[in-house]
Amino acid sequence: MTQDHFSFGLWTVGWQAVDPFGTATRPPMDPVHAVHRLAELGAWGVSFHDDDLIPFGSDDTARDKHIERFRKALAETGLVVPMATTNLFTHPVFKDGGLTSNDRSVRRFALRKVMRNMDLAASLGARTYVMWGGREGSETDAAKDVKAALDRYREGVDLLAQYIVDSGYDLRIALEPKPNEPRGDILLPTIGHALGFIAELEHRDLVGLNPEVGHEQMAGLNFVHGIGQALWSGKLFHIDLNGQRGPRYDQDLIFGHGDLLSAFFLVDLLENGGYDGPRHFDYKPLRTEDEDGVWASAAANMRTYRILRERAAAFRADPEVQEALRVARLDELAKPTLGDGETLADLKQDRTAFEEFDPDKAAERGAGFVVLSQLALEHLLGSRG
Ligand SMILES: [Mn+2]
Repeated sequence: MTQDHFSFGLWTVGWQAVDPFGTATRPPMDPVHAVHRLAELGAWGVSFHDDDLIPFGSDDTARDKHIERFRKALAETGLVVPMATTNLFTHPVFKDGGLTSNDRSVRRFALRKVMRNMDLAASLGARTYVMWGGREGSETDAAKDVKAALDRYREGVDLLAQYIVDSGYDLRIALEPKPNEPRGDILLPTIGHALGFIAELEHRDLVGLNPEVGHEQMAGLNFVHGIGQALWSGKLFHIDLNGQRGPRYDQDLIFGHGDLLSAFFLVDLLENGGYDGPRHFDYKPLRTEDEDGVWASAAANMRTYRILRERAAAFRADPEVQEALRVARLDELAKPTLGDGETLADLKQDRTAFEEFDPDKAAERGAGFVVLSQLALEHLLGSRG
């Protein structure tokens, strides 16, 4: 049996629980300690922002020391680094963004900061480089020319993809959409916006998505549909699993602790839809918890995923479900609308398609979706064995 590819950001378990209204409720966590505890809990990988590992402004000697300690912890535990990313949001210099700041010198600094951490990511064996543009946006439409900002965003992402190519790195870029927070409005707010942006890139083959459950749900969108489209486009490079309870601030709850039914269908899709990347948790342990609560929450993410995977497998294997899927015509949806070799001219000649088709009679047929939906709910609740 291969190990589950569960991974966690250093910034998740290491979150000190500073929020806009309150100071930290937990002390800083040493990344080395986080790596050891995550490994003990059965995690497979750990991800990081440059500044999670190496405090902003560290000199080269200090930087090397931080990296060396981290490498040693990875070697001791066997944890891998599947993904890394850059912090282009905490330092005040990024208050108007990194790659799309109106200030050109900030954009040049941001490129250098990303390139530097890409070097480290590649040396640690990461395969995905996430770019969450949390500060790429505005609070007032007067202050951001969106077309110019997207030109700069495209320039930045294409330059960084070129850097990957020139350096011979085995890395792909994954953009992470989010509608708002910390900026009033963020560029590339949803999976759909990001897919449209990627299509305009020179290096579009190297760039995909890292969608986050809560980010789409903050916009009131259906995350399972978003992931379905990302998979359909061949762009699901990575995923951030967590929980969110509808359109409000970014909650980053434990996976499954928000919209549980959506989490069930998400796991069903990930397990059966052709995604083989990391199951990466990007959540925040509740601010109320001490360190024991941090590790309880990390374990809860993995346990919830495993339970949902079991439930989804039982759902798929249930003969009643298979029959309900057939009644609901899921197999028919998978069939092309025209027959093999059939042309539009043939369709025009097919009287059963139009002249002899009875739309009123076809409209009378129930779709059978309620029975199917209830079967899913009962499997999720564990009431069908
Ligand atoms: Mn989030």
